[in-house]
Amino acid sequence: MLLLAACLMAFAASPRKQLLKRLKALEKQGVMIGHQDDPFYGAKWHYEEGRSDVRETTGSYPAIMGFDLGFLELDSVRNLDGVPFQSIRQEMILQHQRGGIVEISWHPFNPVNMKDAWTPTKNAIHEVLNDSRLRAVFESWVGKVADFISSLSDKDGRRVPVIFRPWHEMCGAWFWWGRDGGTQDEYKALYRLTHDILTKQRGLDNIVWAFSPNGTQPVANPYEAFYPGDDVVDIIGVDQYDFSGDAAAYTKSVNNELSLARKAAKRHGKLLCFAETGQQQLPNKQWFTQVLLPILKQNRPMSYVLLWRNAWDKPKEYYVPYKGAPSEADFVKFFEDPVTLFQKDIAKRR
Ligand code: BMA
Repeated sequence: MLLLAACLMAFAASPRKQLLKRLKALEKQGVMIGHQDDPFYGAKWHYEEGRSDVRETTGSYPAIMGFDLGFLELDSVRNLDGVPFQSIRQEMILQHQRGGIVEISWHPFNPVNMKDAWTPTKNAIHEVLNDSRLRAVFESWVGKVADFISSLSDKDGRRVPVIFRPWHEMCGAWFWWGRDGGTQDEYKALYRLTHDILTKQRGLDNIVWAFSPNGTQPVANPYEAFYPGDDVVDIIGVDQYDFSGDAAAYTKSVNNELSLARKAAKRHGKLLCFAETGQQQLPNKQWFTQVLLPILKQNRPMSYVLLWRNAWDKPKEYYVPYKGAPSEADFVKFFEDPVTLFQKDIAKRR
């Protein structure tokens, strides 16, 4: 029996391959809707088990839940936004068990100055790759991410598949891995080293890899210029927010970015996503049906869109309607549109 089980395991597709297959099937059905830190806090509450702004307005959890591993590298009990890693692990497993999908970002400290991700130093990537002491620190940090991801297993002991999206928004200069951190080849080497540690050295077979520049400023086509390689990327996307509230300008810019990202995705045989977006505080009460939905429809097939967090302690950082919010009715209409997929829609298609 044991031998039979071992043989079956050996022939079974890896969690990564199963997730990729599922993503390819789901993009034919619609665009999955994601929300960062959905189960931990909302615009008006924090740390109340079972709550979710998305579920309280639509009746379903988001199809994708985004989580961040920042501060894991410091052996902190809580992540950079105060969420205990123990809860992050639990909620990732729960999301998987209810048929939803887990996405992970990581904003680690700058190894050069030991300050946060948003305190860059010139040539940080170059130094991390070439200074043996810094490289060892960096590799040990990626090792902690490997430990965390390998600790995610479901009730049958199978590893939970995850989408991992490291080193995002590299065209900007705000992160230490951004455009002032090194050359484009050094950026690619950083991404590839991360992939190498998690997959080759640590043997993790449950990661689907996402790559998301923040748009064509000032690099003409970052989807190609920073692209780390076909063997290390599965999904190509873009991070773009509606900060100005100018719907026409946002739509034009996002459509332009997504069409470039789609070209790259097609050329390399990858999936497309809208990796981060949202309108802060939703001054436009119909933002979801009037602004975001047309973008999703125009850019299909697209795997998913991830809306950023409803930070209970930072009122500015509010991206998804809560129960009773002025934009709640519009969000419900968005939910009801056949193109948008939430956890309930995708749970049927595991
Ligand atoms: C940023 C902001 C910060 C947060 C960080 C990581 O965009 O939301 O408040 O700490 O993401 O989640």
